[in-house]
Amino acid sequence: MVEAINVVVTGAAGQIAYSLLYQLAAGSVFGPDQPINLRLLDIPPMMKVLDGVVMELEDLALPLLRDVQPTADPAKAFKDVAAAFLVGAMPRKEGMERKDLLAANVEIFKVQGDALNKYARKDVKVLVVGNPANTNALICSHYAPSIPKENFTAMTRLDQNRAQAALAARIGVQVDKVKNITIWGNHSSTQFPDAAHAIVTTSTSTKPVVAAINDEQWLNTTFIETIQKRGAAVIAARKMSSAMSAAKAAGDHMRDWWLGTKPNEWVSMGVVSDGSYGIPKDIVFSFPVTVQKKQYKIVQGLSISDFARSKLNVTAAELEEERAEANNVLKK
Ligand code: NAX
Repeated sequence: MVEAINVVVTGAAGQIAYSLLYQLAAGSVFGPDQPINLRLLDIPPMMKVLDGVVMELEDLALPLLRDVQPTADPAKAFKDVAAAFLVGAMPRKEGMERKDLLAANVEIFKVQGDALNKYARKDVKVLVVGNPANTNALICSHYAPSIPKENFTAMTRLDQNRAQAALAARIGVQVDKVKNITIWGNHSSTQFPDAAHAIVTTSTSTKPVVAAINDEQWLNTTFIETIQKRGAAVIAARKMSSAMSAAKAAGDHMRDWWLGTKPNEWVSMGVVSDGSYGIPKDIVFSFPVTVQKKQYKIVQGLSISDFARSKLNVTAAELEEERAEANNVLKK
């Protein structure tokens, strides 16, 4: 009998969680043999909504889902968790400056980092989805010094999935035929979706995506901008931000971290920079990674063109600015 693991989802009454919880309960993230106990954290005014989510979880009638606990208390939510999806965050309201948004979120992720530090398992795997995801992950890790920094990651998998879909559509192949796209940097409009090392596999050949597309101008302009602005395009059309695709990406990220990446394939994750590729240390930066035995490694040795270097510099500078702003808030 496999013992159930505790998994926390914050922002559990929100729209991303609504799609994510089904995937967790169905076994598509931690595997079909791993039972889970869900800890659902949201803020006090959302407890009634959360009761409805709990009823629906019961009504899924899924055997892997064991105990479900809704709560507004981080001490209860983070108790002995093996995996944490930090989805809840303060949304940007009209007229709010980026700085104000960062300030509100620094407070939330400080509290949650502290709760992880006190109550979670020391090998907990933390995925931050709530924006600004990279800097929130950095703050969270800072307030959880008893947990290794490597255990804190930020989600850029949605950007990777968007890029993969866009390239496959352009080439005219099924989406899973394209792999090894890299998202570098911040989950923001400065991110750099990079197809330079991506490959496309057909029944007869494997070739670089760059050769299959054969249009450098498109790759260096339209492609990059489309991915950078895809979130805004979804909001403009749906009047709400990406949720189904964001939840799927969160599941993909955690599944690959938990169960490992496929041979010869890498995925992108925001991780604490170790200085690879000349990126400043101690910012949460999205890198290409492979995962084995629940440990990720940054893929080394990829060639970086001058064009790519200029893009990496822009997104790294933005993350350094966010870190400085977050530190200012914390000093007050
Ligand atoms: P919703 O507004 O639907 O849900 C957020 C939930 O978080 C709400 O129920 C709210 O009460 C709760 N919450 C707020 N503060 C909390 C706290 N201190 N503790 C626990 N819960 C708290 O937003 P949703 O669409 O689910 O998006 C959630 C976050 O994901 C947002 O920050 C959003 O910007 C971010 N996203 C990140 C993406 C990424 O790729 N990294 C993509 C999708 C999404 O935009």
